[in-house]
Amino acid sequence: MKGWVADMHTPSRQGYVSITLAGQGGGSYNNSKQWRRQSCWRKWKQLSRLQRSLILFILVLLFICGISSYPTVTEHLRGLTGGEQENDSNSVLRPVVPHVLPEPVKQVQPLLPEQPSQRKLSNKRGPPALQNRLQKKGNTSDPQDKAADIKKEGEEEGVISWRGAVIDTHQATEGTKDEENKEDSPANQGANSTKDSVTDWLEAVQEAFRHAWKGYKDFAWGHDELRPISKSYSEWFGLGLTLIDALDTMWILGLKEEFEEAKMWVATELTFNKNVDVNLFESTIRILGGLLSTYHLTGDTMFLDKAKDIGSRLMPAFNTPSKIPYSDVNIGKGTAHPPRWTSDSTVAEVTSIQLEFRELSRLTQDPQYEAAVAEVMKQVHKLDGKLDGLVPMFINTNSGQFTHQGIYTLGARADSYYEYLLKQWIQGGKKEDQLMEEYLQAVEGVKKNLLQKSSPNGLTFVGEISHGQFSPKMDHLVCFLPGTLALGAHNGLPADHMDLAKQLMETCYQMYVHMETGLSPEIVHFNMHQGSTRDIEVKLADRHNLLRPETVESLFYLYRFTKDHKYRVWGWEILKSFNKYTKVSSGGYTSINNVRDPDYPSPRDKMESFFLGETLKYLYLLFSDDPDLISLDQYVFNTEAHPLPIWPSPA
Ligand code: DMJ
Repeated sequence: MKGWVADMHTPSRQGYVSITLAGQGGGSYNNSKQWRRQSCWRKWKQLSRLQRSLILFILVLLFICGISSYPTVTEHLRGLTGGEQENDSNSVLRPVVPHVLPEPVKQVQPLLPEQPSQRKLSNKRGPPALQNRLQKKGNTSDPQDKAADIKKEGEEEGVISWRGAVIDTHQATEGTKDEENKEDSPANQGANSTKDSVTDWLEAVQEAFRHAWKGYKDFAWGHDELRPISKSYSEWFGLGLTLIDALDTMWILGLKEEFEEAKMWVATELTFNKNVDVNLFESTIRILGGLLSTYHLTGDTMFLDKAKDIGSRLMPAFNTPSKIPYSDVNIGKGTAHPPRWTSDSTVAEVTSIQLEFRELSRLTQDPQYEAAVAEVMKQVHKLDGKLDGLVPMFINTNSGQFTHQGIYTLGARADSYYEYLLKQWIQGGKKEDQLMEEYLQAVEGVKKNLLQKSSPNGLTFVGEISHGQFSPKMDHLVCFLPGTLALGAHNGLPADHMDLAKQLMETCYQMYVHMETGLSPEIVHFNMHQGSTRDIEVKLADRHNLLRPETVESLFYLYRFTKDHKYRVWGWEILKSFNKYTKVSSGGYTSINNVRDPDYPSPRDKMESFFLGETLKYLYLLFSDDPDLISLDQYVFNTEAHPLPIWPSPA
């Protein structure tokens, strides 16, 4: 590309010489005022036909060069969409506030690597495996690639791991789309042969955490989220969200120094006495959940005091006509309100705060927290409008009724409703039968209404019902389900839940393998027609990856319960892809816009707090051989990966 541009400049220079000569020929070169007054048109007519053709040619070329070097236009031509145009399912769970929208691509463009060899490759589309091979061959020799801001680890190093140990790179790069591949895959080789690697993988997670933490510390300390490309930060609630979300991860990963520093910030800087609107669900799962779990792991009552403070400040959200909470609370003023455009709340949001508020009541001996969230469950339990145990996506805070009915999904806006039915039952010592029954009914509802097989490879997936029609659309968020099903089976629920968990786990993994970057998009569509050539399709607007945890979360559960080593290998592949396509050299990891373009994944310049709170924590636990490191018989993870104790039976 660069060579082509240089060639085009050559005639441009020749043309410039011709113009100068023409000006001199007119006798006015020494008198600039007079020269400017001359009619351009007369000068134009004085040029020879060849000269005029040359000038026109140059102008057209300059125009084309200008267009192709302008970042946003280039993006458009390359079929990528800017961040602001994308449908971010995570922001579906957030109020739509302009400042949290992803930044336009053009803002991050100047810091991106200019990689001529990659530009050439980007036109060569092909199956994922071919893309991988092409990339390996094509990129390793280009020194510019190595200077890239987005590191491409693993690829250049070949068989050398982070800490110098030898790793078979074939473990992590090729998909297992057919049985032949599967037999060759390290997943089916003896676990002993990879023991050293697993130790190394644990260190790799620590390394990834330290790298992410470095970015946060250098550019976003005490703020909500790191923007690693622009080396800045973004605020959502202004409460140090990433730092709080990451506390228990540091503890679990054994990063004591980092933990102590963060703890000091919580003790001395964190205040909830702020005139700021926060989202009830997000601040409950990330802040209240994070503080409670850190209190349990460390025994430090400072964290409990902070948890009580935020918990009590969130309570005004429940002061609604129906007792179904509002989405937003001002934790300084003690006022709450729904979003500006509706009086509805999201079903997943109001039914996925129970683990945290119940635990807060148990610890404080103050029943108000548990009572508020139990009332929500009681009402949702009684509501009409479910489809075989599946719930709609919205509930009205005035009437307490479901609204916008007709869409049933296990994805955004409904996902953790199902997760918390099971987990509340486990948290309470498996005594609250109604929760378990509702969970079982919902799983049957999924099987009856949402479960289908793709073509040609028969991947089991969970689609959606939209006004009576089945849609083969599946959010990456749905990949929490294999883990939840496995957890239920482990706790005595039907064994076929484990079978389904394994099938869905394979599908979620394939959502990564099928992509050229080895990273899943936010949403996929499955082919169901006979004669389809590929199982998974991705729409242009759905190609982003936000560093989400659901698949590695489920891999952790599946490995804990089956001890099948392949789940660890899959997790390792995913970590390698994160390192290759989302790691920013100055520190931190970034969400990307396009998982289908390994040459230009297009960073979104944001590291979500759940990358530290969940993704890296689950990866570490997946690779850890210590079953007592957060035993699943003693702890239940909230939906943000913060472990809370399963309540002990009264003596
Ligand atoms: C997290 O905040 C939680 O896991 C939530 O349940 C869903 N969305 C993000 C992670 O994707």
